Amino acid sequence: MAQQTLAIIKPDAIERNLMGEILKRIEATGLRVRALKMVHMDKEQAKGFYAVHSDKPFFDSLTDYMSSGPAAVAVLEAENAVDAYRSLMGATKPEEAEVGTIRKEFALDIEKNSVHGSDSPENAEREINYFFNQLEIVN
Ligand code: IDP
Ligand code: MG
Repeated sequence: MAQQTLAIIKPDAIERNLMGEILKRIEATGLRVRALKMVHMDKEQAKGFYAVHSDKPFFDSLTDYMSSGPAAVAVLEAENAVDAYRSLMGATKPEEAEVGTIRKEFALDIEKNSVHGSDSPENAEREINYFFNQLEIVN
């Protein structure tokens, strides 16, 4: 059965009008968009989404940034969606990201790194449910 993952086009990328460019790369990789919407998270919603990082030194700055402007959230589907999208994104630190990845090309720094992708099928399920109900996801 096809796998799903949660993607976020983060505020730095939306601000620079990169949504279409990033969605183009997602589609070109063969990932199917099953849900898509704009969100402007408040601080509490950003903290809830990134709760796994609540003890990290960058948590306050990260959640300020993620609530600083609109983002696009999407459910992507493919055979191997989690790993396929992580590969397309590139490493968290843009300077470590491979050539041709979204973060290599567009990330501003380690925090404002343009995109989010779930890191496991279990986290993908939690993250998809954080933003979408079943009626918003097409088959
Ligand atoms: P990931 O997005 O590649 O899965 P995570 O380690 O899960 O990376 O971190 C979540 C997000 O937190 C990153 O995408 C980035 O925006 C931010 N972040 C991670 N490490 C740092 C850091 O050392 N300083 C500032 N922000 C960070
Ligand atoms: Mg992560």
